[in-house]
Amino acid sequence: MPTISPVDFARLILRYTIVNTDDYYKYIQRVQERSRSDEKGVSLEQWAKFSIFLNNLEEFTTAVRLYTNADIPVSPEEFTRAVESTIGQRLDPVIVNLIFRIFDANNDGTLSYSEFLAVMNDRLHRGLRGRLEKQYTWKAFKSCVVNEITRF
Ligand SMILES: [Ca+2]
Repeated sequence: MPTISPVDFARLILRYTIVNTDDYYKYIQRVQERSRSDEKGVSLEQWAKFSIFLNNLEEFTTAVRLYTNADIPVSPEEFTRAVESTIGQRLDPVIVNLIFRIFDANNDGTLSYSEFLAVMNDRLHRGLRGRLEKQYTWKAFKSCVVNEITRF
């Protein structure tokens, strides 16, 4: 089963954010610094479940509204619970860990609104779901896997 590296996973997610070119490299660098080279990659199955979450970002925003209104950052456990209440599925702890590795800018182990939801592309909060669903799964994932394979 082909997998993608933490950095490739970050590249995929960052496509769905409003992070600009200068900041983009900071995010990638952060993931590189926080990842081990021998780490197990992300499988298509894990990515597919994560795309369901991305497609339901609006509902997720509602689920964490109590936190965001009070400006309380969420822990990985709270994040996992909020995702579960949104899509009815539990994200793999590996994926949650990766999300925090990418977006926890101040490295305090929690995600604030400004670290995560504020940088997610607000097109995700509106329509375009049919189109995005296709991009999220095979095409984006496979192009990353192909890049990874052709590198060697
Ligand atoms: Ca943080």
